Amino acid sequence: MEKLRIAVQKSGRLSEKSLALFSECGISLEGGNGRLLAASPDFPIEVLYLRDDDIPQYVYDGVADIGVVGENVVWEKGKTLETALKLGFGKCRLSLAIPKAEEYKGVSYFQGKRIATSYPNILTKFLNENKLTAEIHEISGSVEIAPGIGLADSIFDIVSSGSTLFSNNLKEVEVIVNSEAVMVSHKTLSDAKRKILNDLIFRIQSVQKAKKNKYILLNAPNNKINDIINILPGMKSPSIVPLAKEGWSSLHSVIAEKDFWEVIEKLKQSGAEGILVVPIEKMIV
Ligand code: PRT
Ligand code: ZN
Repeated sequence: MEKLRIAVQKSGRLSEKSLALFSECGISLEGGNGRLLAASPDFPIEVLYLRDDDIPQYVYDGVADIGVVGENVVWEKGKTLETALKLGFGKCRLSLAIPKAEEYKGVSYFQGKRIATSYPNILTKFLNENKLTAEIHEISGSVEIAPGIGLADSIFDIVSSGSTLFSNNLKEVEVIVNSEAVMVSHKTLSDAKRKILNDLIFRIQSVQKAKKNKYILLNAPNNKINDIINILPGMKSPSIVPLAKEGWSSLHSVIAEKDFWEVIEKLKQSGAEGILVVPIEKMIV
C-alpha cells in the first residue's frame, strides 16, 4: 500500500510540536529519534527526519510528499510548494534590527548599510521593493552578534520574544514578514497519496478546532435559561437536561475559549451556577 512520506525537522524548535501533531491525531510512529525514517503502524505515513533547511528541496523534488516547516524557510528557499495547512505553532517574525542607540526615521536608514542575515533572499526582495541597495552579509548562526563585533551595521533575523535583540543592545525597527509552521506539499500527488493527505488534514483540523473550543456545563433555574442562551456566543442549540431539583436544568454546550472569559461574569449574574468548562479532545463539525 502506498504511504505518504512526511518530512519533519529532526531536532529543533519545530520537532516536538510536529510529532505531537501526529500523536494527537492518533497516529503513532515506530522507531525513535536518531533514525532517518520512521513508519506508523496505524496510519499510512512515514516520517523522514531532516534539517529544516532541507525540507523545501526534498518536498519540491518529491523525495518527501509533504513537509512540516516554517514559512520563513519555504520563502527563503523560493521553491514552489503548495501550502496544505497552516499549523499555528512556530510563530515568529522576520525583522530588521539596528543598534539601540541609533536614530531611526524609516527604511532609507538601510541604504548603503551592511546587514547580516541568514535570509538573504527574503531580504533582497524587501530591499528591491524599497529601491534600496545594501551590503548583505550572509551568516548561518548567531546573527545578532554581528553588529557588536563590527561585522555589520544591522541585522535581519527571526524574532519571537525580542529578548535576544534586547540582550544584544539591538532594537527591532521593521517587521518584514510574519511566519508560522505550515504543512507544504509536492505539486502533484498520486490519488492514493492525496487521499491520505486529505484524511490527515481532516484529523489535524479536528484537533485544532477542539483546542479552540471548550465544553461548558452549567446549572440554572428554568426561568433564566433563555437569558443564558443569549449570553453564550456562537451557541448552536444547547442541550437542556432537567435536574432532580425542581425548576432547575443543566445546560450543555460548546463555546470558543476566547469568548468564555468575556461572558463568565454575565453568566453568573444571570443565575448560572456550578459552571464547568472541560477540554474537548476532537471536534468534528
Ligand atoms: O538544525 P536545523 O537547521 O533543523 O534548525 P535551525 O537551527 O535552523 O532552526 P530552529 O530549530 O532554531 O528553528 C526552526 C524554525 O522555528 C524557524 O525556521 C522558525 O520558523 C521557527 N521559530 C519560531 C524560530 C523562533 N521562533 C526563534 N525565536 N526560529 C528561531 N528563533 C531564534 C531567533 O533567531 C532568535 O535568535 O531564537 C532566538 C530567540 O528569539 P527571541 O526573539 O525569543 O529572543
Ligand atoms: Zn535550519
